[in-house]
Amino acid sequence: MRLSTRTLDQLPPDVARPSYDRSAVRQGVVHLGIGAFHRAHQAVVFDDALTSGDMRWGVTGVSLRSAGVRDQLVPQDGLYTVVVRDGTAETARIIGAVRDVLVAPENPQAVIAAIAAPDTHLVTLTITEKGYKLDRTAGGLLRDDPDVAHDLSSLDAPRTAAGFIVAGLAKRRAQGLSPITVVSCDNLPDNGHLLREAVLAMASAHDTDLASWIDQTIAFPATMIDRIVPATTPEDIGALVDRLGLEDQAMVKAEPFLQWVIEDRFSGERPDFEALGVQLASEIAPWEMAKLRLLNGAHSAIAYLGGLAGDQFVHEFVARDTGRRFVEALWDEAETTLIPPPGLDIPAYRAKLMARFSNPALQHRTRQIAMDGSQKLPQRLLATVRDRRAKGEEVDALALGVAAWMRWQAGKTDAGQAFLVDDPIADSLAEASKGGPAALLSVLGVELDEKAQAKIAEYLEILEQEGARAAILRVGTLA
Ligand code: NAI
Ligand code: CS2
Repeated sequence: MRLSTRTLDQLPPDVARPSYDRSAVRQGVVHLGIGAFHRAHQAVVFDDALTSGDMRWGVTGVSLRSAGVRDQLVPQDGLYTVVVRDGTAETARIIGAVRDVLVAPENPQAVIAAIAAPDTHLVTLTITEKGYKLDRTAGGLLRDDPDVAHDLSSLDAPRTAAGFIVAGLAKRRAQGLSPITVVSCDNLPDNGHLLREAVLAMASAHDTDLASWIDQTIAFPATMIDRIVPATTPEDIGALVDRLGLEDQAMVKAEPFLQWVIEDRFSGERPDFEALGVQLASEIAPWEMAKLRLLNGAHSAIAYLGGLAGDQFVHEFVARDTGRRFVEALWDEAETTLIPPPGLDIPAYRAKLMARFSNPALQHRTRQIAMDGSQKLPQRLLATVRDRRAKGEEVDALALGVAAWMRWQAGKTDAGQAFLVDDPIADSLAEASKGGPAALLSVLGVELDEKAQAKIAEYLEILEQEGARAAILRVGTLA
């Protein structure tokens, strides 16, 4: 028996569920990219808004690619469980905010209509870094991408996020509807700005008046979003059946921690974010730098070093003293490049991060974090290296983190086990690997000074000859 409106009453009493009338919910949010993260983060905040009695914040989820999440959620009337795991403690809460899920390739017009609906006030996105289709070396849109090229020539049936947003905004403008706010929730530096550039580039290709209207009317606030939400496994779904007495194919699992900081710039109605625990800030850069460089920088380094050494999960890496010391060394280096966010105690933040990484119940796979490294390394590790070198500071643990990503491109663990490098530009990376660190960096459009490159090259050699566990022990010992 599946979780659904009809079976909600059968849940055990300790499972929290919507206390509001779901039939009275209006769909104020269109979310592009309804993966695990949205369901465990923004949708929970919108569910809290509905619980508080503000019925404007139901979500229309959109999948830009496959029908998987729709097929999981629609038979459950959009209901799903967020399982929060903290060591041995576990809570389950049913979220009711998602009212509908659209599959864009099946019905692109329905997505445009949702963005252009009078009730819509926010478009939010979690489409992964690569979904923005940005040319990170030359700037602007990836014009060679077939979907981008398609949308640049016609928006009748868009394929990209930027294409849908432009088509939806054009319709709102033509119908004289209120402006809306577009919020990127992906782990990109200055995500609001990058999305805005992508949307403006797409709009300019079709209608310069529309582009200037978007430029002047629509806010694209930057955000820092944080909650560790590992991909759901069949075992997670199986274990939840025992807990609920019902099957939930759309469940997500997460840690207790949840943070959302949004740049205080909106061009339409918004929930009372402050009352919902969401921070509004005039400047996001300090927050996103701290998160990208400390949390995500360490995550990527752990993913490659741990992955090479045979750690399946993040908590295994930090369970070892040597792993923890490496992460602390990386944070010592990264910390000098931050602009401390107002009110954030960095030592306390670091201690909390280490505790979060150590949560064994999350089962956060190093392989999942290792995915799409070309889209992640620049903001997580390479910008940090560049900023330290610009101040004349040495890099050590950071250089090992970068070298581990380079070593990863060989597609083989230290024990000789082969794996597929999961990256949208895996072919170019494999080719560039033959040319060593400088060639790999140039594929990412990143330049580092000779000293940093030499340290990365030295660690790459150690990784090749001695493996990741031995390389970690060298941090702090090289000349
Ligand atoms: P997921 O794999 O569950 O969902 C990814 C979503 O992105 C899916 O809807 C998928 O269709 C879409 N997508 C993937 N490639 C795309 C492409 N080329 N074009 C358009 N859409 C594409 O992943 P999850 O966990 O939901 O994470 C998504 C993003 O959310 C991450 O990449 C990150 O930027 C952000 N995020 C995730 C966190 C997490 O812990 N899972 C925490 C903080 C941010
Ligand atoms: C992770 C992030 O998959 C990854 O690359 O580093 O998704 C991480 O879990 C989140 O940013 C935490 O907020």
